[in-house]
Amino acid sequence: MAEYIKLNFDYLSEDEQLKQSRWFLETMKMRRTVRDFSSEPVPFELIENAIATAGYAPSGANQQPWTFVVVSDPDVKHKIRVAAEAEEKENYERRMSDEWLEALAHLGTDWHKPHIEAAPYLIIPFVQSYGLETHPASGKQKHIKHYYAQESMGIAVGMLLASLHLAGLATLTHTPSPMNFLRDILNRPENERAFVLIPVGYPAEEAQVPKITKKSLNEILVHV
Ligand code: IYR
Repeated sequence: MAEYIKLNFDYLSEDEQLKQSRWFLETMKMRRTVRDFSSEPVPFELIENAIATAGYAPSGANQQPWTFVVVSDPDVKHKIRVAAEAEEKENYERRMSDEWLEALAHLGTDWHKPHIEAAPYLIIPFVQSYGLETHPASGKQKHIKHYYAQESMGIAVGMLLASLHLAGLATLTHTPSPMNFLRDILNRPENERAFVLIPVGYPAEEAQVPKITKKSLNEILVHV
């Protein structure tokens, strides 16, 4: 049965609305995917706050089908790098089509992933394709169907990336494929699948990024 409470909502003046919306646009325009990280430490609260923010994302049936694993242990980062590079070497040298490699060429990526060890933190959001509930009496595990888990996770990761960017940190959305090794290395349960691997930290002093452009508003907005 649904139970309701009064909505807590900030009604802003039009000036305030425009100011905040423009500020957010200008700030997010500056977000870039970074591949050169410094190992300078990052306050852990920034990581906690970003994950807490992601936890406020809307989700199918409010099932919140996510777990965010944070890795700072150098040995674990090393294991992840070795496993990711093994998969990526196979991808770049054998599994990816010429068409795919061509689409990526302007980014200048390859199978080497030093950022996995350089960045002070890795955040690995795991999506729970279904829920697992243990029956208290029998100890039997029951599968709970999750709705729109992928879409929910995508929204949560967007909020996570925005929070980290606003906190003055650089991120990389890395998808070594397949990512099963992350569940094994991080001992996650069978219902969880790594969604993306996100190194987080400050950019290296001389960090470079590919010269790319974004589509203009005209190209992405259709007003009916
Ligand atoms: N996962 C590989 C390849 C790669 C794929 C896409 I799609 C990108 O936008 C970037 C890279 C890698 O991380 O290098």
